[in-house]
Amino acid sequence: MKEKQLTSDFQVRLFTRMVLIRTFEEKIVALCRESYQLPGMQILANGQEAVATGVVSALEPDDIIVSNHRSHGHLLARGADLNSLMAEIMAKADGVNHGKAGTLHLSVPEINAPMTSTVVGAGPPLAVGAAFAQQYQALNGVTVVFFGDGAAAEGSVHEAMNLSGIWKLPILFVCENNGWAGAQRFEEHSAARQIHKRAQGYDMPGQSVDGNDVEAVYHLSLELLEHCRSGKGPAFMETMTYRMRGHGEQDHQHYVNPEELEAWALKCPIIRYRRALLNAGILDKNKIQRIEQDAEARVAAAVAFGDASPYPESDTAMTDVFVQAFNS
Ligand SMILES: Cc1ncc(C[n+]2csc(CCOP(=O)(O)OP(=O)(O)O)c2C)c(N)n1
Ligand SMILES: [Mg+2]
Repeated sequence: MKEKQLTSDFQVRLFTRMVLIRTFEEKIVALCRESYQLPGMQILANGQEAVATGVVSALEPDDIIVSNHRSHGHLLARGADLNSLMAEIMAKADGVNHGKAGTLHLSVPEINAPMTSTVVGAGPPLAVGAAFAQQYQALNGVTVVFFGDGAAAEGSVHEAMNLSGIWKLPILFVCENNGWAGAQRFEEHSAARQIHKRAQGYDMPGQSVDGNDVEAVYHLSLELLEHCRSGKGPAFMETMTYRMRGHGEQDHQHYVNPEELEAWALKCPIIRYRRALLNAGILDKNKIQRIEQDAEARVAAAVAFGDASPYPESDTAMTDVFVQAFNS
């Protein structure tokens, strides 16, 4: 059971986790800038670390997460091994998927993150399948699915919400409203100004939260997960946040108003939380430095691990691709 009253140890863990995610992804930025051979489009969640950290920290071990193209933070928050994650992003043989997934299709079953899908809106229907299995087999867990504001307009997401509402499935829909879908502003692609209000149409509670406030995200996650766990069916959370970098690392955000970016930079979830923990006397500058240095060291070790790993042999191309069919 997760605590509602946060201990200072837990608060430091929330902070440490966000710093690790930011450091990991900033390393990827640096590798891209050095024209390092990172295959695939690098899609990062700089500025959205509080969503991944707040939601995932409220989960129990049996819970499942289904992620999307902006997945690194979700997986790191869930405890993915840094070395094999970085090696996979480099498409190396020692990667978590032996180099077959790359950055966009990561799957880490050992942390109950069976899949990420870069097909926009494809995660929620698959999460419905996972939640149905949990309900059908009377398992304990809840399935949490992360998707964007753009995905929220896809028919597949509405169908997933409808079906989970009908069947009262244990699923938490987490919409990361980061203001953009590619180069389209939220206001240009969504008729609904408050996406969470759609939840009512599918007979589930829907709430929004400041997605740059890690503790607020954690508390609302606990509340909505409790609803899902108690057999009352699905719930919907809209996290209001901002995509601080381009859609992918090739995108230089020429269409973004710099003043808007500057305003959101002031709301950085890590800077805000660092300030709060300093003011509360929970962290001091030395402790923060140690946390940052530790993250740097772990990420540097992950890059070294990925560098040392070979590319996969061509004769492994078809291994681990198909599941064994029933009765075969
Ligand atoms: C079905 C489909 N259509 C289009 C794309 C191209 N695409 C990838 S991400 C993206 C924007 C998604 O926006 P949003 O759901 O808000 O997520 P964000 O990128 O902001 O995290 C688009 C259009 C895709 N991958 N899949
Ligand atoms: Mg978006």
